[in-house]
Amino acid sequence: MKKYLHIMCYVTLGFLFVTQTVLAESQFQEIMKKRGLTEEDAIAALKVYNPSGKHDEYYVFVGGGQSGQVLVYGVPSMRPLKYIGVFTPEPWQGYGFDTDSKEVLRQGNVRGREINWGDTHHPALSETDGKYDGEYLFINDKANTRIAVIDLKYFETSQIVVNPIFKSTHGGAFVTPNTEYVLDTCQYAAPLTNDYYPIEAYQDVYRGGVTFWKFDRQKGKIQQKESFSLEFPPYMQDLTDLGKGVSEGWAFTNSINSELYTGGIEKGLPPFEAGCSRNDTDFLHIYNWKKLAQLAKDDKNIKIINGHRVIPIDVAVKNSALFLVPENKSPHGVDVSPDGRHIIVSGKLDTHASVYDFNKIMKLIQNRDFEGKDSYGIPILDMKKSLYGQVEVGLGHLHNTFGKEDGTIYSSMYVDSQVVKWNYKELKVIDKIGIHYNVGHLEAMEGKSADPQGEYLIAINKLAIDRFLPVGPLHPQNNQLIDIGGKKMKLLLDMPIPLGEPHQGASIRASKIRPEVRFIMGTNSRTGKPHVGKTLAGQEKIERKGNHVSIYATVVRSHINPERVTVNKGDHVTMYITNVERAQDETHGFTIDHYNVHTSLEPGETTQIDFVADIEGVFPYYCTEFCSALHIEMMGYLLVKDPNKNYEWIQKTKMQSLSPEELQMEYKKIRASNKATDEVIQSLFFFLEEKNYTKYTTVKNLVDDAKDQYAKIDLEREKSAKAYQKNDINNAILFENMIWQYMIKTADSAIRAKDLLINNIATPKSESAKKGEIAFREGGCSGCHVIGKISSGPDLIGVLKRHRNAQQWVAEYIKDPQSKFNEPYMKKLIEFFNLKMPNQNMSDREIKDIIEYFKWIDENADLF
Ligand code: RUQ
Ligand code: CUA
Repeated sequence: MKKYLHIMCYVTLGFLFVTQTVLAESQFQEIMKKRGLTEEDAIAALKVYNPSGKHDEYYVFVGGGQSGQVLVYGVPSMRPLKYIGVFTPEPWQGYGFDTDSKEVLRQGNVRGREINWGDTHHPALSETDGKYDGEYLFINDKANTRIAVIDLKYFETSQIVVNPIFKSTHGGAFVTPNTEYVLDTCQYAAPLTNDYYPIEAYQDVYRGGVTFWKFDRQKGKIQQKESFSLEFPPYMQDLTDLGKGVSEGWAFTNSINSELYTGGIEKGLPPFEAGCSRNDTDFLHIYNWKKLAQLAKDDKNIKIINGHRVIPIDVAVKNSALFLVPENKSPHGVDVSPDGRHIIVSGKLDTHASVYDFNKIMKLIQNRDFEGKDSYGIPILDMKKSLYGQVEVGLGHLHNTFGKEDGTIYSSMYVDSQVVKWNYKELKVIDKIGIHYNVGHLEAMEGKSADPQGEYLIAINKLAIDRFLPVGPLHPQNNQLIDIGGKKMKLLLDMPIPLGEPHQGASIRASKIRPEVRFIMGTNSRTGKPHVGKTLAGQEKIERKGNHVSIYATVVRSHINPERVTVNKGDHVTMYITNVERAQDETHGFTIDHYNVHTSLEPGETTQIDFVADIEGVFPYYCTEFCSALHIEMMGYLLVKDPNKNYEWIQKTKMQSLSPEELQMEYKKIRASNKATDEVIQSLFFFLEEKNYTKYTTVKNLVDDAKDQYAKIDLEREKSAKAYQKNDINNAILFENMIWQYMIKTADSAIRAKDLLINNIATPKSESAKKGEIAFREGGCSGCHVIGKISSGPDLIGVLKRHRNAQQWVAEYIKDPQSKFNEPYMKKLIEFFNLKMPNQNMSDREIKDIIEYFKWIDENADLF
């Protein structure tokens, strides 16, 4: 018998499964047809789709190009997560609109000039042993020679440094394998001092070079005093990469102008582009940063330029720390393989990629086997003797990134609009895929670290042309996601980027990033330290010293304390604001109209704004994030008066006031309503305690938040009682109102906690019951029926026990309510609720599912 049952079960289950699959399949076909999708498209969609709440596997950080920001998105879904304000003010985050973040932004002033944009190119993640550790991100600004530090605990910019000697940098940011230094290489050569020299002085005075920014990981800051630069000839250095593994300690930088050409198109001379590509080869610079860092410590090895330590070319040469090797003309990317032995140089104007062998280079250096010297005295190695080999990859080779399997590399072909997969050890091409269009950088997951993950690759394209809906002549950028997990590369998804041209991307496994969700109370997010203006609830105050007014304020759902600030025209106003919330995502914003200030206050954060109250009048201030049901009410007034003026104003409007009896009535009413609400809250708390809510972290967080809100009621009760004693009924009513506000906030979180808890501890719903719940909600049933409560219709717990043959009865009733209206029990109900259930036109399938849902409710009746 048992066995028979078993078989029966399998047969039924199998049948169900088959019907479901067939159903799903026909639905798939229908959607594909309707949307004009091929089977391959549908597979691509399945590979990238994340249902609501599912997280991505990787973070990708891409330079925001001319927006001066960094864009963060997830892979494989390509959903954008954040724009981090870096070199450009970013209003949402208050970046550049509050005093603390302005201090960071203004660190980026160049020679006294405020600069409010940046051309961000290459993000670099901090490394430990050549692998990404998820702590910091660095990004360069090509136009204004700056490097920024982003703390990945907060995803905020915490520092900007300006290059003291270069007038243009491109080859940054690149980090040493343990993030001791962040490298930034000069691009367009210029005098290292800030003086004028005619272009004829190019060979003698103009210089390139590389800056080594010393990074202090503990402090999370670049130490400018301990940083130094190495001088290069004016060959116009381009990109850089650092050795790792066998080549750790060395760095490689290529260049584009071995011709030392200086342009002059306006004088009838050939333009830069012709002059710079006349020679067959340019120079790859090879230098020993570990040795240079030692040399830079000794004053006799350096000269000071603009207060910065610079190692001259001859000192580096004398100490065997700088060499050159020819590379195919006008190259672009240079990339060191994950094990550090191979150095791949992209030949922009040559169809060949060159693979250099670090071991061969070292041997030549050890044997002092040089082909000669350049005009600056730097030893030149023989190109052939340094090469491991060359491979014909295609036209317009710009960048490289590494795959998971040994020897795999992916290269971008700008002119061919292709990504080429090849093997740099076996020197052969494996696969090619077309890109839309003109691809620049490439990023395979962690593909520039010592630990590439393969799986996905992002092609960061230069042109989008026809890929998206047209939005005028300026097209969005296009980042394309490619599946590299299989034998052949497959294009999965396009992502339009609407805010500037990203150059490089840096990706990292999501598990390696551990951001905070709140600040320790009173933190200055830009320094990570307690803010001088930290203010807790109850400590709010306004202080005046001469004409400087300091306001210590707090924000919490849903008020700003203080709510009225009166100052004199011309006063300097400093406002410290603390968000005293602990609840996740309870951010408030703050602005004062017409004063061009704005700040974002994440839970626990304190920020500062400063301004001179130089315009007279009345200026509402308010919270700019929709933080709660009473967000609109979260406001106050800045009143700026001119001390030299007499303001004449006579009160004309009399507020209608209530009679003492009416006041008493209103007071009683609100007290009763508070009592009723409190009972609901107590029952919620009781339920949560009884079901051991502390076992579930997210539930516990919500309950903590609810209790936080509830704890604020005592003080308001006291105030209300005091006012009542003084017979100030009006204010007593307002304080009671405040109690009610806190109760609503408490209930809000507690109800969410209860729902979540129920989901955690209830027996799991069957597929059918799940669908039934959806049908119940979306079909309109929940408009009148609330489970566990009598609302405008009866509670449905136990509905399957109330009738004979109840399942059938309920099914018939949903299908055709009218048919039951004459049953005596129903007559009574209709009378009681003064309502008749309408026919919601449910299908038989939906009715079946709803009954399954009711069964689940009955099983878990004690939870409602
Ligand atoms: S560069 S598109 Cu500025 Cu990175 Cu090669
Ligand atoms: Cu706080 Cu809106």
